[in-house]
Amino acid sequence: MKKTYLRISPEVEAALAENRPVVALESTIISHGMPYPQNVETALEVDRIIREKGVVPATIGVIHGEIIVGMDRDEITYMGKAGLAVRKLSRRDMGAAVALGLDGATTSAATSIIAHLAGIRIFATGGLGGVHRGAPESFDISADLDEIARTPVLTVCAGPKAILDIPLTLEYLETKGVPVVSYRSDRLPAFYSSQSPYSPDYRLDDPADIARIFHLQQEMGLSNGMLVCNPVPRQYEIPQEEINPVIEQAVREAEEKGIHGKDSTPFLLDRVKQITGGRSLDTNIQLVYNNVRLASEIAKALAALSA
Ligand code: PSU
Ligand code: MN
Repeated sequence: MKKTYLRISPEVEAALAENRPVVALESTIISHGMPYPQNVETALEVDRIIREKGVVPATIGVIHGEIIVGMDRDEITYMGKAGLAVRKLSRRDMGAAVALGLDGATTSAATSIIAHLAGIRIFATGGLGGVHRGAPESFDISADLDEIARTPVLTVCAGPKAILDIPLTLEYLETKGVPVVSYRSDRLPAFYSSQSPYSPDYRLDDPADIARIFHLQQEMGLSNGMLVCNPVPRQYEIPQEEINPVIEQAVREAEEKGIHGKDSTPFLLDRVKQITGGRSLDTNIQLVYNNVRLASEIAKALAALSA
């Protein structure tokens, strides 16, 4: 696939041409990850936070088969209102989405591919996909993991989503050669929780160091990405001991209902939200804001390095 299939907004195009910092954002978190209207409110607030940092946001998604890099307010609102009615697009869907003129929300995997094609080096989301609980039986391993292994984009998230099997996810990332960093923490954060019992490969406290590592990795000609895990601020977290029983219940229900494939993650996030009476959604929203703030700092450091 070539750049000709992309519709890059003039604002994003200009920023990239002038080596100004740009942060890519995905649209599955809008359509499949959160309910309307909080999803649209969150996406628009994310846009505002990034701009306030002097960085250009580039929300990525597909409308009528057109791959958009830098969705505007109306396009973001359309994605959020459509919700589960738009397709969840991953690497496997790229050809079909364009050929068939589909509407689709891009997952972390698809967003990284498109960001890379557009020349954007950093992407922020909520939580990366990973190895699901029960994966030794179900084989459910998110395409996000293989993508971060082969696409040179730095992903900022709040740690692997807590609905996953975190130790297996870390093993997979190790095999695939993806460096896992915790920001200002000795422990790996776990999405809703600021801490987990697991350790990252590196603890880094300075966005400039994170940028230098990724920059050098690219200078060396390595094609893999990098994962930066940013703990949700303490005041918004749900500690592991509180959220784990909820997740276990949601995973059991998904099994009973035979939910699988691309429907798993949206189902689990929604059930956790229902069981916690909406608290997990507040946490999810806050961790996204926190991630885009950090991603903006790293994006500025990356732009400075390639000046
Ligand atoms: N982060 C969130 N909410 C989400 C996602 C990430 O806070 O809904 C989405 C991303 O699009 C990610 C997807 O790629 O969940 C993972 O889906 P799967 O497990 O089917 O690969
Ligand atoms: Mn899956």
